[in-house]
Amino acid sequence: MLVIGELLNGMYKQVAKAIQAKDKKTIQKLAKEQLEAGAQILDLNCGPLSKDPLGDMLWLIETVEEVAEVSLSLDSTKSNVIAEGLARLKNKGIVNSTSADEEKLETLIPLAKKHNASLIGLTLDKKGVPQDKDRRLELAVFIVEKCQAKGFPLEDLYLDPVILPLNVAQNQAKEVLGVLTEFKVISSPSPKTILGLSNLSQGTHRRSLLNRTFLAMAIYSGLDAAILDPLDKELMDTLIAAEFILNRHIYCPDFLEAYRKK
Ligand code: THG
Repeated sequence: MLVIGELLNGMYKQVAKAIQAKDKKTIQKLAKEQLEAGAQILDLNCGPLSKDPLGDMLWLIETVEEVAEVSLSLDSTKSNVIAEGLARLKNKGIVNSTSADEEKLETLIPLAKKHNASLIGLTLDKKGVPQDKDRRLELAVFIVEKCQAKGFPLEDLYLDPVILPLNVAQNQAKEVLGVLTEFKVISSPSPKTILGLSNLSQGTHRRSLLNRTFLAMAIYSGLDAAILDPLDKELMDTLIAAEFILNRHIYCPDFLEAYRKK
């Protein structure tokens, strides 16, 4: 499974401060720690308080690329931030993200294609996140059809059904698990699937327990990638164990160590 580290996000106060102060050390340390803990890609998000989202994103890219050869996921709702960011990346990037809105798709699909980047498609539109599985599926089909029409390679498309915090939408977690399986039959090749895992537990107690329990269920339901906190050791252990149980790694008594060495 593709692990995308979530920690370089201005939602974290420490990161917001580091971005504001242009404190390279803090950012580079978090980048290296996440990679050592098993992240294969790092998500970059300037956070809601950034006064200069474009400048901050370009600074984050440069700061991380100074210390790591890594693919970066550009997490921004602003198309110009994505466009300028993609043009600077040294390695294959990820556009995080487009919604299922026509205008967004018209801009972001060609942009991702031009830069040979992957694309995350959120199954939400101007009305927000759907309340049920069927509407998520409808929006997913719309995104896939747009990609096909524009010649965007489906291997590079990740559909995100958007998981909401349990304390505001407890009935949605099960809907999301169900739709992960259904996304797979939309097209051939199947679109890939992704979640921003930590959304689930925002504002709840026992966050790590909830995150890792849901992750195991989502992996069984067909999750291909997750944006998560790789420094949460129990979460990473659960991820490895879930894949091991599903026969995705060769049997080995020391399966955690074996996975981490590879
Ligand atoms: N899908 C996609 N991208 C995403 C999300 C998604 N990007 C953003 C987000 N959701 C995933 N990343 C995070 C990062 C941090 C948190 C949750 C999701 C988080 N932060 C603490 C909080 O809000 O409680 C910060 C508090 C602190 O300062 O410690 O939980 O769904 N495609």
